[in-house]
Amino acid sequence: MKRSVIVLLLAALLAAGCGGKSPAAATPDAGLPADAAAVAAERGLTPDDIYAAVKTYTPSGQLDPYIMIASGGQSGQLLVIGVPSMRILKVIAVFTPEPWQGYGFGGSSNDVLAGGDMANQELRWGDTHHPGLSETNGEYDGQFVFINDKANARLAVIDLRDFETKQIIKNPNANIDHGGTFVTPNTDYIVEGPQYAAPIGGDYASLDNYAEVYRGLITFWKFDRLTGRVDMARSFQIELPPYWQDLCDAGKGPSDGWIFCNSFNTELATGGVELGNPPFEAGTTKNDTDYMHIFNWKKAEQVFQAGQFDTVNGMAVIRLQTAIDEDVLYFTPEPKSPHGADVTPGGEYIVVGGKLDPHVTIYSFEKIMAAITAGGLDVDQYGVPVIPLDQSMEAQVELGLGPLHTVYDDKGYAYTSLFLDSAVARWTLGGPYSSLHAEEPWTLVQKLPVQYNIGHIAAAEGDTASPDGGYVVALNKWSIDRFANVGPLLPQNFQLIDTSQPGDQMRLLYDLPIGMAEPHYAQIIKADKLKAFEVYPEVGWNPETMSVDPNAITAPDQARVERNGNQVEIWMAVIRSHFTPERVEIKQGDHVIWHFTSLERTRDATHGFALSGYNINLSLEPGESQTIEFDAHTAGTFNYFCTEFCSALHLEMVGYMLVEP
Ligand code: K7E
Ligand code: CUA
Repeated sequence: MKRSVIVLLLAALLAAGCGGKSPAAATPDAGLPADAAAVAAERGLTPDDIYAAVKTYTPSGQLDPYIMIASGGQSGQLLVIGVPSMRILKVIAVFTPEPWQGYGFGGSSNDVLAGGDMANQELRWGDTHHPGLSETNGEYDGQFVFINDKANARLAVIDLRDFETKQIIKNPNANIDHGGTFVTPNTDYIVEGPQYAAPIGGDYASLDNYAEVYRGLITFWKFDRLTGRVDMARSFQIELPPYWQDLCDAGKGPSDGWIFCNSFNTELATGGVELGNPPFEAGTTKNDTDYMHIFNWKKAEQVFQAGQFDTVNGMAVIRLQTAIDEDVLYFTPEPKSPHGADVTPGGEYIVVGGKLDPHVTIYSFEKIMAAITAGGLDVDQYGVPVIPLDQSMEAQVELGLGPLHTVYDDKGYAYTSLFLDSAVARWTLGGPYSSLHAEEPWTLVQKLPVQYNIGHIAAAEGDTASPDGGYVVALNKWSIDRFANVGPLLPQNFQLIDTSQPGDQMRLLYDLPIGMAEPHYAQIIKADKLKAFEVYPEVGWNPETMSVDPNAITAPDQARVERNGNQVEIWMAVIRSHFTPERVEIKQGDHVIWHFTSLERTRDATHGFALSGYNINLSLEPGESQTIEFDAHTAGTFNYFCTEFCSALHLEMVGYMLVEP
C-alpha cells in the first residue's frame, strides 16, 4: 500500500516536470491520490517540495541507509543522525557529563573523563570539531570514531560496538588542537594539528619572542586496534614553525604515507590591537600566500623509531631541524587565508580553499613528488624547503566567495562550501575523474544557495577512497529565519542536499535544526557497516574493559553486602522490576564499593540507578556491569531508584540506603 502511494507520488512528480524549478503549487489533478493532493494543495507544496518529501520521508520502522556522525561543538559531544530522514538518533557523551547516559555520575565513565584532566584542572567540557571514523584500506570500517577537543587539546576514542567513549587523552604539549582528527588509511595514526602556536609544552614565554620560542606542533597518535586505545608511548610529534597549522588530510593510493595540512599566519602576527598593533584578523591575512605543509609520515615514523627525538612531558618530539634534515617536511604556497586540505578519493590531488580567495587550488601529488625529487628548492625563514606554486599546482577553479571545505562523490564532482556566498559549489575534477562526468574538467557546474553561512560540508562515504554520491549535508553556522524564534541564541541548520542527478541538478531536500552548539564537521557512513551490540554480549559486561567484570554476578541470589572494618562492599543484581538488595544499611563515614550487574538479556531493557544526595546516576544497559565508590559522608535516609521507565512496576524498582549517624 505504502509502496503504491510512493509510486503514484513519483508518477505525479514526473507528470509535473519536477526537474525544473517550478514554483507552482501541486494541483489536485496532478495525479496524486486525492487525499495527498488535497494536503499538498492546502499546504501550498510545489512539485519540488513533494519530491523532497518523497526523498526524505522514512516510514515508521524503516531504517536509514546512512548514519552521519557530527560533532556537537561546544557541547563537547557527538551527534548520530540518520540520512536521509535526518532523524537525530543519539547524542554520544564524550567530553561533557551526560546524565541520561550515566556519563560522569559514577562508574567507569568517571575514569574516562578523568583521563582527560590536566594535573591541576578538571576539564568537563570540550569543543568538538572533526570526527574521524576509523578506516581500513581507506574505507570507513565502522569500528571506531575519534574526535578532538579544540579547547583543551584532547582526543577521544569512541568504540562503535556500544557507541561509548573509551578514552580521553590530553595532549601534554599543546593547549589547542583544532586540526583533528584525521586518520591514515589503515588508522595507524590519528593526526592532530594545533592551530594557535605556543611554546611546546605550554611554558610561559613573552610574545616578544614569538618567532624564536613559539612553535607549531603536529601530533601522530598511534592507535592500537586490539586495545581500542591510543598508545602514547608509540605516538610522536613534530615541531613546526609558528605558523598556524589548521586542518589536515591523509594521502591515500599514490599519496599514502603523506599527510597535508593547510596553515595560516606566515606573517607571525601576535595581535595586540589594544597596543596599536594590527588586530589578528588583519595581521594574519597580509601575505598573499601561506604554506601548505606536506609531511612524509612514514619517514617521520622511521625517524621516531630510530630515536631521533627529544622527550617533552613524556611525549616524543621530532625537532624541526631533524624533520628538515630527514626530508620529512616540505611547504608549498597556498592562497589567502586557506582553510582545509582535502585529498581526492584516489589520492592524486589535494584541494585547498582560500577563505579570502574566490578560487580553490588543486595540487598534484605527482608534481609535488617530481619537485621534491628534482631538489634545489629554496627554503622559508625556518629552513623548510618550499615547492613553488607553479611546480605543485594542477589547476585553480573560481567558485565564489569564501571557499572552505571540499568533499567528493562517485561522479567525479567535488563539492565546496562557500561561507560568504552561503552556497554549495559543485565542480568537476579532471585527470582520471574526467570520464565520470559530461562537463569540462576543473569547471564550476552549479552553485546551490543554502541557509546560511555554510562551514563544513559532508558527503556520503565522502572521505573514503570510494565515495557513494547521492547526498551531501551542508553544516550551516546561521539559521536566522528558518525556524520559529526560540530567543536570540538560534539553532544551527543542517541542510540535506540531493546530489544523485548529474550536472546542475543539485536540490535542497531538508532542514534539520541542531538543538545544541556549533557542529563543525561530520562524516557519513553506510549504516550496514556499523555492527553495534544489541545487548552486551554476556551478563556482567564491563564497557571499559569490553569483557566480563570479575565483580559481576549471574543471579539475584548472589547479591550480597559484606563489611570489612569501615569498608562496605555491595554486589547488586538489577532486573525488572527490582534491585537486590532493596535495603542497604551502612554507617556514616563508611567507604562504599557498590557493584551492579544487569541480568537483562532483552533488547532495550535498560535500568537507571539514581542515588539521591550523592550525585550518582548510572545507566545499566542489558548485561552491563558497573562499580561506583564513595564515602557515606552524610547520614540520613536516601532512596535509590530506577530512572528508566522499564516496566509497569518501574516505580516500584526502588530501594533504601540508610546511613546511620
Ligand atoms: Cu573544520 Cu569549523 Cu573547526 Cu572549518 S572548522 S568551518
Ligand atoms: Cu528499571 Cu525502571
